[in-house]
Amino acid sequence: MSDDLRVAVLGVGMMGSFHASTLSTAVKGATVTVINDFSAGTAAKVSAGIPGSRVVADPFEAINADDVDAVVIATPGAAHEEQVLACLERGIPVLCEKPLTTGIDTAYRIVQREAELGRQLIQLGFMRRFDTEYAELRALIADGGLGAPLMVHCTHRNPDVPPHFNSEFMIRDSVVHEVDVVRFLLDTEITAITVHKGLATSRAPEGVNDPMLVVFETSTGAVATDEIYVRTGVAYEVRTEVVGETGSALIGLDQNLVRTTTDGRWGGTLTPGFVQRFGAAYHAELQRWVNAARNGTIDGPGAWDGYAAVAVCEAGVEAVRTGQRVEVRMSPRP
Ligand code: ISE
Repeated sequence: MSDDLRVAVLGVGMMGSFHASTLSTAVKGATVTVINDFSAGTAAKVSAGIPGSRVVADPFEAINADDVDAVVIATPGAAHEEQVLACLERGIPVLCEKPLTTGIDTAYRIVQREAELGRQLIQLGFMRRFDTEYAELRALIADGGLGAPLMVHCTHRNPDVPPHFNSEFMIRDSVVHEVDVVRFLLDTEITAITVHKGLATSRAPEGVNDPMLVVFETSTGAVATDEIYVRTGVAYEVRTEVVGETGSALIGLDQNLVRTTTDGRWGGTLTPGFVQRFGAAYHAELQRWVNAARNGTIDGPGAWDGYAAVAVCEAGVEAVRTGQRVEVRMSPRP
């Protein structure tokens, strides 16, 4: 349709191509007009599957193209700073996959630049906020249904990951989700982090601490734990339990579980990957972003949430390196 939001997707690896395809087949009110990737072959292949899209080789040309109203950034993290800033300079909404940038100072500069413009244009791709269970859990806590939240216990397990997932990458790429979840659920900042390295699985490469137990302290005094284990060899398992003064609530027990009774046993299947577990959340995230972007704004986690996540993960990486409890350093919110 002619009044559709015209979207450029930068970076069409696994996540970007999934977003491009969801935008063009399942989201209402959006047309993917431009595809960009550092690999010309990948861009051409993805664009061939998205009717009405064309390939633009230079990401900044894509951001500034006449047929682009908004941008999805799914390029490697090191490219985000310049690409997000270019979107801000053009004054168009952007949905940026994590991380906002790869350093605390650059992330804060983006927060400041957006504040100077006086408009929220940057949304971060923390899709769990759009998952119905996470949203319901947050509402339950906010309505006082559990009393004051005292503790959060998170489990984050992946069946397998590529070899470059070392202990630090596990913090930046995987634990970052629980950083955002804890902030989102408790509506508070994380102030300190400790990482316990225990015994590694025999599937982990030499020197990689998989699994790890991460402990977050928050500004209310509530404590959160996160078991991060990315080579279980089993399935994609993401669970979160919040314990409050008057009760507790647990989510992530595979709501789509098909219960089977075969061979005298009872059981079901687990989701194999994050696309299956969070597919509906990605769809909701994109639909709400498109609706908001058509009005020139965002509807979801913003630049400040991206900055806070970078700051906590930086502290987490230092905690992995030093084995010490590390306090999170954050500048004031502009
Ligand atoms: C990946 O980047 C994701 O976002 C997945 O949700 C997460 O489970 C995985 O550990 C990350 O590497």
